[in-house]
Amino acid sequence: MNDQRDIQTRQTIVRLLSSMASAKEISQYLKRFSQLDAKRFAVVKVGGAVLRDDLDALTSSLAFLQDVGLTPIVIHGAGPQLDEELSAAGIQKQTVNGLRVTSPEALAIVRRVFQSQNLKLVEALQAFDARATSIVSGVFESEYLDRDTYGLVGEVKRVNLAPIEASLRAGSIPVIASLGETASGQILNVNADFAANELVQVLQPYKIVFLTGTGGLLDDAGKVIDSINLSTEYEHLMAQPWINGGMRVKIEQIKDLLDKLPLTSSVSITKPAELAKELFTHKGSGTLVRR
Ligand code: X2W
Repeated sequence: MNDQRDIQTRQTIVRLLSSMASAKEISQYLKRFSQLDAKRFAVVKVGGAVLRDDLDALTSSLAFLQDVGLTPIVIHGAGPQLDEELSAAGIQKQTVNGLRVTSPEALAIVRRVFQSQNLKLVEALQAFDARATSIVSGVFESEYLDRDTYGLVGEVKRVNLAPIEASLRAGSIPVIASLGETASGQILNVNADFAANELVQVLQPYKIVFLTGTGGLLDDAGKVIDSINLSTEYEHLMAQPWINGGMRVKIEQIKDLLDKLPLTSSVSITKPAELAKELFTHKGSGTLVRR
């Protein structure tokens, strides 16, 4: 461990201990997570906006987990970066049901942007002295979702865990881009929330965390909602006029995901700086979504 990292890690631990919870509480969680098979600890989905706006906090939070012997599985998107690069190339944005219609011309840019965003995170982690493995292909075996409507967009049919397991065996954080490929090798653009959902269904991890720019689901006053119980609140929530398009899709997807998982599962939506608080304290952080 280099000196700078050593100091940063210690500062993080001190901050954790003093501001959030008792050492006893933190060690309880640490012990519980350490006893899990590496595959079952946590899937952390990172939105493209987080890679753009909050890379430092993301990197230090993930590196901190590795410092305490835990290896999260990271899956990321690149939505805002794709918007920017496609627009710079003169390709107009078109979405259907929240999914980007992807032409062959757009796909070339999608691949390049996913690769560069993936490397950006991996390199940031490595610069922080953390071990991380770039995985941009070979995980999501996909088929065309509906070629006439969406073009080169995939839906995941099978998750190949081999590259992830190899990374975990080496104690290295798998950093996975949400690109899919067909049996004949055609690369497809897969929505990162969809890809994360598929990964979670296969792995059934103890913790499912979505890191977003907002740090949770927001109420009508823009304040983070502490918790949502979908069994009693879903209809009411979806009927609210202030639930915007992006949030609506997110809630629907989380409901869909939780419906497929054991009843005790939950999803946390938070921001990078509060990841440790979410994982190691009873109170947690951001929004906890239960079924
Ligand atoms: C998404 C993939 C990126 C993504 C897209 O092209 O924007 C489809 O819509 P975020 O940052 O997690 O939203 N793919 C098919 O999901 O990124």
